[in-house]
Parts: sequence; structure tokens; C-alpha cells
Amino acid sequence: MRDEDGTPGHAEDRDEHGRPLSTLLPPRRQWWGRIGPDERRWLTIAFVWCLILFTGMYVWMGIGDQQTPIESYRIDPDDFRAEVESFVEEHRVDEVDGADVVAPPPGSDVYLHANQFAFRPVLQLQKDEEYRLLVSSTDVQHGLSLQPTNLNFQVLPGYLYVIRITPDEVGEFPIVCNEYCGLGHHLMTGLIVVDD
Ligand SMILES: [Cu+2]
Repeated sequence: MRDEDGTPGHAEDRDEHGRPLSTLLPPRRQWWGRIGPDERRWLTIAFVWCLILFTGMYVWMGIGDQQTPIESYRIDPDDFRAEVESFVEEHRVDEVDGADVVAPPPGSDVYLHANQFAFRPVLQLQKDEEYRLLVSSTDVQHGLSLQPTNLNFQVLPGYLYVIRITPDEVGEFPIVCNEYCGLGHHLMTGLIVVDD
């Protein structure tokens, strides 16, 4: 900015009596002048970038396979508990440290029950088969984070989450709860085992 007499920069640092301007006084002839070309340029760049990012949100949702297919429905927690019980009863193959190990048929619906403070049962899945993972909680909010993948979901009581997964790697995949759910939260884990 230039002063009216053409002096550049800080000619306005003194008031009309030659006293230094206090920060309590408004600077003179600065704020209401036309914005300079530099400022205009940066504002334009920032605005265009905002538009690109805004459009990108929708493009990112539409292309690529980074979005996990998930649906959610209302479910009565008691109904869910009953469905899990009959699922475990039907396909139970083992017990490890007091946890039921379940080997459901390839490509079927598999249940995962989040409850203070465990995910049960332990699921034994086959590689390259698509499963519908049916997840819910029957007490408080939990978080389902499948390690070391990028799968990460909230699990709320009263809602059934249907997640389509196709394991493409053999191994053991721990599940951790990533929403604080009570005193045992840090101990809350589960396990998915993928076999060939
Ligand atoms: Cu939890």
C-alpha cells in the first residue's frame, strides 16, 4: 500500500499530529483500500483449490475400491444376541482360551458380536471367499478396527452393520476396539483367522 502522497509502506504509522499510532487506534487508509494484486492472486488460488478439493470428495467416493461396502439396519439387541448364539452353536469347531472358534461355510453370513470386553466368536475364514460380516453391539458403543488393514467402523447397539469382506491374505488378523467403552476397553480384542 501507498500513502496518498505516494510514500510507500508505513507512512500511516503516525497519526495526523505526528504521534505514533497505538494498536488501540485503527490504522489509517489501509483496510478499506482495494486489495493488492498479490492478495488477489492468493485468494484466487485458495478458492480454486477449495473447489478442486470439494469436487474431489465426490470423485474419491465414486472411483477406486477404497470404500468398504457397508450397509446398516436397525436390529433389536436381543434378536442379535440370539442370532449370534445360534450361529456359534451351528459352526463351532474349537475353543481357545475360553473363546469359541467358528468356521462358517465359505461365502456365508458370519456374525461378530461386540460386547464389553470382547469380540466373539473367533472367525475362521477362507481366503478369496466373500463373506457378509454381520456386526453389532448389545451394550455400548464399540469400534471395530481390523489390524493391520484400514478397516475401521463404529459399532452401535441397536444397529446391524453388514460389511462385505473378501480376505485376500492368509494369516491372523486381530480386531481391536477403538472406541472407549469402559474400564476393560484396552483389553477388548477379537480375531479373524484366514486359511487357504
Ligand atoms: Cu469396546
